[in-house]
Amino acid sequence: MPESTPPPIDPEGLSRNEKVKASSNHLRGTIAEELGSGASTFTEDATQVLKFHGVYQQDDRDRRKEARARGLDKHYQMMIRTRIPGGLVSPEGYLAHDQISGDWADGTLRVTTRQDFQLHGVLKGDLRASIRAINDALMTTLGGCGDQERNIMCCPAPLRDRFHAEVSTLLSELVPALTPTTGAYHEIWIDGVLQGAEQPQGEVEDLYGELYLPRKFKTAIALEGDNCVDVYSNDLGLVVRQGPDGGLAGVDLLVGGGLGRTANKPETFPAVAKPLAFVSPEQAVATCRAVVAVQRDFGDRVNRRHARFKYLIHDRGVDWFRERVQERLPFRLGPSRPLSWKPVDDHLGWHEQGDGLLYYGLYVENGRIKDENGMRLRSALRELVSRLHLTVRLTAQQNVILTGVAPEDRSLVDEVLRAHGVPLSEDLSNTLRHSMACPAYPTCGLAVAEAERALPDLIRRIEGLVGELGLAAERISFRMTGCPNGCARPYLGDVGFVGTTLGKYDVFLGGDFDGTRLNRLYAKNVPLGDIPGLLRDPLHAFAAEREAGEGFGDWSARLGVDHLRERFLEAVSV
Ligand code: SRM
Ligand code: SF4
Repeated sequence: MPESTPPPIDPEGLSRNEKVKASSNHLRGTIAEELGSGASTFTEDATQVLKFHGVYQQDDRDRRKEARARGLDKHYQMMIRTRIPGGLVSPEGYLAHDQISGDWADGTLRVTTRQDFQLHGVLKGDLRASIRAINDALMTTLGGCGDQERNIMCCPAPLRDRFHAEVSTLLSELVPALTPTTGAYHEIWIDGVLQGAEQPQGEVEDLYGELYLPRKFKTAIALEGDNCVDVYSNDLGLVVRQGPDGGLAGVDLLVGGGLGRTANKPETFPAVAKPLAFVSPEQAVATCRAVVAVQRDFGDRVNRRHARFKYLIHDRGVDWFRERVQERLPFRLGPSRPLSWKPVDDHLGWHEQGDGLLYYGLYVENGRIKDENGMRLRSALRELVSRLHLTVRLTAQQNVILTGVAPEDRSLVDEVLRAHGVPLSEDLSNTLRHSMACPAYPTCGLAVAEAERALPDLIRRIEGLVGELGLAAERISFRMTGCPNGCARPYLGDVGFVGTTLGKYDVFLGGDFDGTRLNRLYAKNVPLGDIPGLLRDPLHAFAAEREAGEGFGDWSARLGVDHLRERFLEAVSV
């Protein structure tokens, strides 16, 4: 078979998920019927199709034990993920999510590491009303999850100049070009219930076909110099360049990034994306569709663990892949060019937008917008967005940016935040500011350790240590996840904590603050309480030995993580 011919699909050999997709009639499946039934849960096949609609069936893991003891079923609930390209949320969209979180979810809003909102704890009976309310605010959950293009990330800084305007245009062209065209979403959630025989047949999905993609597919746009979206962790990365005239000059494409791995399965691994080609702005959308089409045709549909695009790139190589993309295009791909990065800008604090207005980047600890104890962040944001009619941008570090603030309203924003007990970004330590954790317990069904609930205490202990060692001015990123899947991108942080079992974490060192390099395993299965003690020696040595301007991750990588392990952990078995 020639290299350019996709392998034939043997329906018998397909993985279970592929069979579910194939029989779903373009993502309809039995969702409509099951929504109408009195059952509190969806069937297994329906839950797989639901993911494409941005819905996960979960259960409250804190309540499992009690339910088991009382002979009851798990406490099933839904997580809804709204897909928000570039993290751009209108005032109406923000207030709709705030309202849904109070009316039907758990009273919190979660900003994700891909600039989306998640609502947790929605009961099946409230699902359609919640999704309708999101759509009434002109937003969608289609593509939040599932084996398709996920939310396309883009630098959220709301700067009003020609370059940012042209990048926004590129994003707005890319999103529909990579979004499924099935009518299933509207039929089920918006128009009403079309059951069984009433469902339309013979629909054509131009890009996705019957089987959609072998696995989730993630794309991000970074502005050259500022890798605030962690572009290297994406299946497809677009790095946009500014030309001498101030406009968008072209796009460097990177392929094959991805961070998920499975414990004790070395054939699964994180990878950073590699350079593919340079294209003009006009060629970018067609090239991205061709990239997706090659993964559609050649990606692994038999072994789901090997189905991410990064394995196709790893197995076949970028040159082979470039040829397959080139075959699908009427123009020549240009050669990749070296990229340069400055330190990542988290866009926190007050900044000018360039149109006389200001924006304020507000730190949200681990992305959770809530009212708790003395800190009423959810109320503060609701008040500000509704009083000042502010558009919000969500960042890839799980923070929010309030945009379009008139200079005369700046003090009001500060006052409202202070009055609600919300710390201002400029008052935070660097350690806290550059930390992230995934949700993990109690909602994530894959968590084996705490993350969002464990990091707040741990990071404050590390913050104390960093201050004590005279490193408070350093920007060091700390990222924690409750399992090896990598949702808070721990393998790209200066320091990563990856849950291995309840209360224990693998500790990784040697990534870089700019997110261009993977870190490496430093110590295995470290009890949570021992982590600050474990970090003391390397941080102390870094304080004494670093070169001017050198970050902690760069220092760790220069010395070598193996060397650091021998030097500091020789007495401990790792
Ligand atoms: Fe993730 C699965 C949460 C970004 C890699 N991720 C999940 C699920 C849906 C668990 C599940 O499958 O049952 C988690 C829901 C937890 C909950 O209760 O909310 C979940 N992932 C998240 C979020 C909310 C973490 C956060 O702190 O914000 C992020 C949502 C992003 C979004 O808006 O779309 C999130 N997940 C990521 C990232 C980071 C990124 O994309 O920039 C990664 C690593 C990059 C990558 O994809 O390789 C990531 N999530 C995974 C994986 C591993 C995939 C793999 O290739 O092996 C899984 C498990 C899976 O897909 O089987 C997963
Ligand atoms: Fe769940 Fe693991 Fe992702 Fe954390 S990293 S949200 S524990 S899948």
